Amino acid sequence: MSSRTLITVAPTGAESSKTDVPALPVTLDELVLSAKECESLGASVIHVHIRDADAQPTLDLGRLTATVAALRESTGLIVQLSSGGSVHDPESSRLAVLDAAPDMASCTMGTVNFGDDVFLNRWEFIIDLHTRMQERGIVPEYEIFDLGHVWALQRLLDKYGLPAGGHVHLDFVMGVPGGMPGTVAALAACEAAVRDLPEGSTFSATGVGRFTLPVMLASLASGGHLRVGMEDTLTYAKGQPVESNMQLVARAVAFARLAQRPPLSPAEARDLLGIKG
Ligand code: KMH
Ligand code: ZN
Repeated sequence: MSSRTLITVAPTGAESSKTDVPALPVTLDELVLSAKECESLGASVIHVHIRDADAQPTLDLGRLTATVAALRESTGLIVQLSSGGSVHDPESSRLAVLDAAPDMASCTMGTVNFGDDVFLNRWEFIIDLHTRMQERGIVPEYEIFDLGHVWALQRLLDKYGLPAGGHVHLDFVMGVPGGMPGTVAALAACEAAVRDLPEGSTFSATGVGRFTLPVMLASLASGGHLRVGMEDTLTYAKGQPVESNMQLVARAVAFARLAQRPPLSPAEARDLLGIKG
């Protein structure tokens, strides 16, 4: 079991609207401010989705490049761009995210029903993402929405080799309607499947909505790391909307400390994940 905790903040996502969730960071200034505060609390990675001038999800390359630069200038956080985007983004735009040269990018390991939509991740597309990241030295975070996605990752690594940096890191996204539930049993099954991956592989977990707390506690108890943020969680407690990403990061840090697994610094997280520079 790791003695420390990697804490990723996912502040925005692509699913919530600014009108419905006024606290959501959607401008570059809001994102950078949120990132700085989350870093000071103990986050070491930021999983980034951006918005356009109308606060709608976008994969505009100019905006993504400016976002990577601004986060690097103002924070020491590891910048992980979402290659998942929204369920409406075409594969070409999702691949072009890598042109913004982030430290990391997400790589979802299979297609999943996503509420009333479909989050499409064809095998050939996954191979494209994985191999392009290898070529460019971008470290993937493999997003796992269902148990079979871990097995797909094993197949990918067997056929196409280790990711850039040599370390394999997964993120279990639990509780999406259409994916696996956010239960201790589901997390235990995924954790067991990770043992068949290359030695030293690590995982984070995040529970969507009401699964936030059970998944956080189960992940800490099973040696996993944490992802928190308003991409996944909009209610802090029953009837209490989340006020900010900082509130969620502060709670995760408090739980990690109680579990005697304090947060990793960004520099330590870079070492763990095999990120250079
Ligand atoms: N917005 C979801 C459709 C990722 O960032 O890679 C996909 C997602 C996963 O959030
Ligand atoms: Zn995402």
